[in-house]
Amino acid sequence: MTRARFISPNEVAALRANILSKLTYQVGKDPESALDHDWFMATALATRDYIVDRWMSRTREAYRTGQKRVYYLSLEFLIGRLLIDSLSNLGILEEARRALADLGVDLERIRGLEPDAALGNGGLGRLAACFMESMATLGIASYGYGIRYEHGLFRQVIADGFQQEQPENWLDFGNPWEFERAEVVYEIGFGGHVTPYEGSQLRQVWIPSEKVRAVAYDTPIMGWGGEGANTLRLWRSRPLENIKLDTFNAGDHIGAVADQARAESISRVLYPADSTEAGQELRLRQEYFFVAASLADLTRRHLKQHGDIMSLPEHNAIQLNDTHPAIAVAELMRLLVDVHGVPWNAAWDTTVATLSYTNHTLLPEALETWSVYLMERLLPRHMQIIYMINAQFLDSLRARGETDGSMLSYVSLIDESHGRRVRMGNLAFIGSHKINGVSGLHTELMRKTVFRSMHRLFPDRINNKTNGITFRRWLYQANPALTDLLVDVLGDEVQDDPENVLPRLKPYANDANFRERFAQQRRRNKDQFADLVRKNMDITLDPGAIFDVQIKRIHEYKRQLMNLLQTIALYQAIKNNPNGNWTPRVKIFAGKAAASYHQAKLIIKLANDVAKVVNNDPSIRDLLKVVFLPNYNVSLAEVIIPAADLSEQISTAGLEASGTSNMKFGLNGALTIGTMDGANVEMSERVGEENMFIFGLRADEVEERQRTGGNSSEIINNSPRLSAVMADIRSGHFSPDDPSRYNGLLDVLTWHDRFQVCADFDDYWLAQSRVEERWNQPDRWWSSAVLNTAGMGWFSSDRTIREYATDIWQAL
Ligand code: NBX
Ligand code: IMP
Repeated sequence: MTRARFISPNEVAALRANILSKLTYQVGKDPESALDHDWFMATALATRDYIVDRWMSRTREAYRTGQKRVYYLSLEFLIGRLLIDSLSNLGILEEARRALADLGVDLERIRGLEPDAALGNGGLGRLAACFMESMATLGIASYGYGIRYEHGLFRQVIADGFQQEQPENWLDFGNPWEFERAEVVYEIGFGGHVTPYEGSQLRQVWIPSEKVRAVAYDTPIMGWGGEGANTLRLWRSRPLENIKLDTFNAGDHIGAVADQARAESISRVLYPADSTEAGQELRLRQEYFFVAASLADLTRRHLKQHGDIMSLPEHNAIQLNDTHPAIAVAELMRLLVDVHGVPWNAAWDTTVATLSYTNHTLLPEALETWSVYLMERLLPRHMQIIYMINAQFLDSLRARGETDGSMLSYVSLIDESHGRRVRMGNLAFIGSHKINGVSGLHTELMRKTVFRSMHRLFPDRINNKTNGITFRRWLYQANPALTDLLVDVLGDEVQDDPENVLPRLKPYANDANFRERFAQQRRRNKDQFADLVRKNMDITLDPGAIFDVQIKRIHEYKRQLMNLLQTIALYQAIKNNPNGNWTPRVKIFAGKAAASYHQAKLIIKLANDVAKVVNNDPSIRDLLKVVFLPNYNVSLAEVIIPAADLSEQISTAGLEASGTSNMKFGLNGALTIGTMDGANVEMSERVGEENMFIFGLRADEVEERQRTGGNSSEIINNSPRLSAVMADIRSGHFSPDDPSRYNGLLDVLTWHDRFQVCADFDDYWLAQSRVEERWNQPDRWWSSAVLNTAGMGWFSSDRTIREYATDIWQAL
């Protein structure tokens, strides 16, 4: 069913001509010899033409109106593909489909040839991408600033059940969306020494010993409706000079380009670790490199337009995406004090008024710190500035009568307890006028735990901005069948204003005919997904089964392991009673593990080992299937989510800052099985707890249990089901080639169960039984599904961005 929509014949003809012209004059092929990839390039370049006019007029308008600019500094932008996104936001998707068909080309075939721009690890990077699209849609004059990594997140290959990391080469065939700005270049310094500025105490001159160039690459990002557009400006590192000719001429051909290799290593690869600290010098170089280039660029733009550096916060807001760009606090101080000669205190007020910071995690192992020694060597002037900020900060506290030594050492920018380290979270906090968490629970925990003292000292700084997702990508583009259905009953308005219109879907939960249509679109998506799995993995799935999905980075706190234990328990139950009245289920997993994260990689291997045993056991009669899809990325998520019945959001309560895939699943009508964690809490308030399967310890109970240690042996002994599962794994049933493979995982569960897998297991099992019960009453299941979609309007990233713009940026 496709909606009868007016397709402009003129537009189709114009597009067709434009695509042909791009194919001929830019790709250099004629239609007879063009390969699919050539057609993709020609189509992307033709689409880009439509974007550029609007993009330029938006940029000019921002200058003309003098509206406030918002700068989103992020080491990650997990964009995914842009072709369908751009066509759809421009409103010419069907026109493009026709134009290509006239040329004998299938848009569905060529869309898959676009590589994912995977310049991010997971939720944090994807959030930045959703925000860019929402800021464009809302007409906020904004720039995303980041790094143009030559290699994005690694490609995951599963070999014999183990994850292998292979380099990702998204730029190999060229990138049709970007514009290189060879003239937008900044020199970025490292190392060297600092000398006083004549006649001044606080102003200094930094003389770096090493310099690289940062070159800008711009990608336009289109908003919904084709009106708004903004710029993603990514920096590439280049040497000051490409080759030392004298060295080359002296015969040292490698030495002549050594500097080039060193300089270019900065933008070579994305760090693939999430939720753990990278701690490498190259990482700090990346952070400073992109912050320095971005601040140089935005202050240049500001001065060009407004002339006066002191009015920076009036016309600009800078958002720090986690602490990765937190060195911006010191760099902005350096620019103001050393370069522009602003007195220290005025510079500090300007810095704080301009910057704000988003926190995405409370996990202690993810809180970024840098050794003072490294910082002194790489960024000597910044280290001085940090010391100075710290001294003034601590003095001001003492002057306020805050003399508790342990409190002062806790909020200090320098951690003295682990061999002097700079705490980037504290630096970002005191350098920002607003600090936000990403869900209600997460923000509350920020106030109570990690930033407890900071919150007492600055009670109006911490605020909440619950995450959101762009419905354009995660509903209209990923799930056209559901979108058509919604438009059919709610009108076109639902696409322009889903926040207000989606709630009108609620009464349809009671409409049997509508529920049937809702179930039908899901069934079609499941059929398509099953085809894909059959083709790529040679596994046959029953589309009538519950598609039970957990797709996200593999991490112990996200508890894929608990899901696998439940999978094994179900397998055992079916085996023990093969003729029971079982509900068919497909367990779908996908996700990458940080290359250095041993336990996470073992969990991937366990998923694959369990899949092998379960899928090949004839006594199970296909009632249970387990699939681990390799190389999870944005594009794979767009295919899986619309086909999911059940969304697994089962992190240990208090540890998932928000989650955003929970929202994507809910919007597409999947039911959530989950803990009271992150944004699940707010989802349950909006779709009703009775339309979700909530289980497990609450955040305060987790905290309580963690204080009493992680020994789970009693829990295991009291749970026959859990004991049987663990015994089965320990026996080597799933790893006959290496029976002790999982002893490490099992020992952690028994003795150091930090993430409460054992404590939550039985309740999780019960919640899964409730899932089956509901599934077997289709009226109730599909009513809940409709209510999930209807209740998700508030989780639009447009709403999130409007809140940032109003409360933090003053930009609307
Ligand atoms: O940010 C994620 C949180 O875990 C999610 O709960 C949240 O929804 C999302 C958006 O707010 N954090 C995340 O993805 N972190 C990273 O990817 C990361 C990357 C590098 C690093 C630390 C964390 N050094
Ligand atoms: P930037 O803002 O200086 O980085 O320039 C980016 C683009 O903005 C330029 O290529 C121009 O198209 C546009 N632009 C720059 N300065 C002005 C201005 O003063 N008025 C209108 N548009 C401008």
